[in-house]
Amino acid sequence: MKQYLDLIQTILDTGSWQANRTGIRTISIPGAMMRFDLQQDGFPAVTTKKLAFKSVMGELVGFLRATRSAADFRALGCKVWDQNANENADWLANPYRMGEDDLGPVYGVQWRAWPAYKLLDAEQAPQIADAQQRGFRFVSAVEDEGKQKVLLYKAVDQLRECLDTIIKNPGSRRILFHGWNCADLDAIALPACHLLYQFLPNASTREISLCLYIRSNDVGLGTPFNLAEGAALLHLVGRLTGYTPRWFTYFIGDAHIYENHLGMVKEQLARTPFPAPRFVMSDRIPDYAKTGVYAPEWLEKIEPGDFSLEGYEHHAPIAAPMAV
Ligand code: DHF
Ligand code: TMP
Repeated sequence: MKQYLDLIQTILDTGSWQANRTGIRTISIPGAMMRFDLQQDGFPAVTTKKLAFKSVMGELVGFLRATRSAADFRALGCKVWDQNANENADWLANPYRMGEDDLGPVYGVQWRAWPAYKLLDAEQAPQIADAQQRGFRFVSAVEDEGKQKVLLYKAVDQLRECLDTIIKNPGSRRILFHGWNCADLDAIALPACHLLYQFLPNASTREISLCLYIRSNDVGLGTPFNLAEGAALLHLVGRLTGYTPRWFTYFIGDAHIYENHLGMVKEQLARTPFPAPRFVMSDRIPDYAKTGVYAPEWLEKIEPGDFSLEGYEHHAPIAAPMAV
């Protein structure tokens, strides 16, 4: 994972120090990119410290199941959400927090059940009929600014719609899902960091690629998780739609290293990376390319143990505190 070490070096060489909400300063650069060829380069797992692979896969499975509770992430083997759920003073005082362990409508809720509303003019019967045909259900008749309106609601499964489009219309350049729901920013523990996922299938090469945009990335702790998650998701989507995972392009807005992670990242720069491991998915996940059976329900059925790494050689773990 030379690219990860290069990113660390670039931040240390060219970054500037800045204060932020956590009280722990960061050195940061505005904009960074890494690009992995999953066929040639293997799986992007950091090797200069031990990646908590089971925890990463637990987090991904939690997202796929629209989890909003740190307790549900823990049940999947992932403890990384405990502090954001239960230790941030602003969140603890937020009226939207639904008790112990709640995170609000974070990532998975937006991926699988984005809350969508339409407020339509009651006279526009064709619009109302069209919305209902698309799965919006009638909530109520309301008067809004002196006009008769109809309020409709639908929970949009953005990820499922991406899979459907990969199958039906792979030439589309609109196959993406978004985690940044501005209407929910006041009601969540942490606004989405990894927030835009665009899939790029190619029907002639039968390869699929992913562009991921992360607005703010903690390069010491967050980046290794986010790299492994994005690559694993691309492998899974490829399996369920019959495409070979190829390019994984990873864009960062604010790429930063926390002051109390400097020892960890410098230690990593002093270590020599090992060759990348191979990512293995359980045979029980149906391969669309082999069976021709489209089974998107596996997005929910998948378990963390369905994912593993083969030949993962790594240096010793390095523990570091997370800025809350
Ligand atoms: N806040 C901050 N400041 N940085 C983050 O990276 C971050 N990530 C969140 C939530 N809030 C955040 C969710 N993802 C760890 C990894 C990912 C993550 C949160 C925390 C972490 O502490 N990793 C440790 C231990 C992993 C384990 O044993 O499960 C590591 O060494 O990788
Ligand atoms: P922010 O909302 O002030 O940007 O703080 C979020 C912090 O969490 C920031 O350091 C980025 C980090 N983060 C990641 O790097 N990856 C993640 O997946 C998550 C959830 C957070």
